[in-house]
Amino acid sequence: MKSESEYATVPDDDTRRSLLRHMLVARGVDEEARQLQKQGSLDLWLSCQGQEAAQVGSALAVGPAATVFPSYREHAVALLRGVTPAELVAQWAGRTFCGWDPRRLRFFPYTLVLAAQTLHGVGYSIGQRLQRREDFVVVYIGDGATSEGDMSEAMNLAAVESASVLFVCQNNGWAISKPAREQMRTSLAERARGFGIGSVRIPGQDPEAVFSTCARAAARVRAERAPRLVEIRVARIHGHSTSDAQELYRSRDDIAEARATDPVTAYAARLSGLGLVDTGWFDAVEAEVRELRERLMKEYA
Ligand SMILES: Cc1ncc(C[n+]2csc(CCOP(=O)(O)OP(=O)(O)O)c2C)c(N)n1
Ligand SMILES: [Mg+2]
Repeated sequence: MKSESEYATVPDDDTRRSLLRHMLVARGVDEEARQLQKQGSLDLWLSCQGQEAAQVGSALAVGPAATVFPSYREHAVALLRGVTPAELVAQWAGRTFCGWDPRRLRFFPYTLVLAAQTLHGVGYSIGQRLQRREDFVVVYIGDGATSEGDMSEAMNLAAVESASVLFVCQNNGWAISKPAREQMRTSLAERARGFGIGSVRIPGQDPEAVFSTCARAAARVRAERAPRLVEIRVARIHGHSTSDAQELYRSRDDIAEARATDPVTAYAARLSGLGLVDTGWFDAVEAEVRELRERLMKEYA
């Protein structure tokens, strides 16, 4: 078995620019969807703002061959996998159950039944291996959904069957209005170890740290043919959904801190300070985002 350091992966400069570009695209599309919901064009929207570093870092790290089983807030992952903005919001406008082709993109439909995707993902991976096909699966889950029995079953089954599954938990501290500290006495990373799954718990503001951790975890899942779990601590900037007034249950300081630690602005400033991106680069990405937003608005408004 290889040592931990042999799995080390650091993003090169092109990857760093790619991380930032995907984060900016996700932020722009998410904001446009929020606006479309406000004006009544979408029925509901669950913003991923504040969670972009965790989503983009992990999605870029696992690579296109992975089959992804998302929850319902993984918009940055969806866009990175090739879902178009119009396909992404179609479900939230009540037009379809799933706006994209899950097989082609290896990105399964959003799952609103909490934690159901964990068993779907583990079962899919086991089935793929039996047919000698690519069995590497990534399952996304929120902190609150880990309270569901399905998550315990999925972790146990994955461990017992040595399934090639990487569980990625975005712990944003809330299950709607229920704080994570009232849902668990230990971290999810500790809980995973109790099932025999190797795990780590990391902060989710720095996309490079997320990328490195997830790339290493993915390489180990593939090489050792055993599940792993990465718990990423993130800060949700907006309410649970557009129907949720988080000011009613969340302190002003907590919301202000989530805004102050915004991973998108922090990473943009960092790469700019390092000279890896310049005004021309920002202008080009901004134009790309504007075009995506305008096209989305025209199709849905
Ligand atoms: C089985 C089930 N029970 C309850 C709900 C209602 N519900 C929707 S989202 C949610 C909170 C989930 O929190 P978390 O897993 O932390 O994800 P987040 O929304 O924070 O990304 C709840 C209780 C549901 N969708 N499915
Ligand atoms: Mg949560």
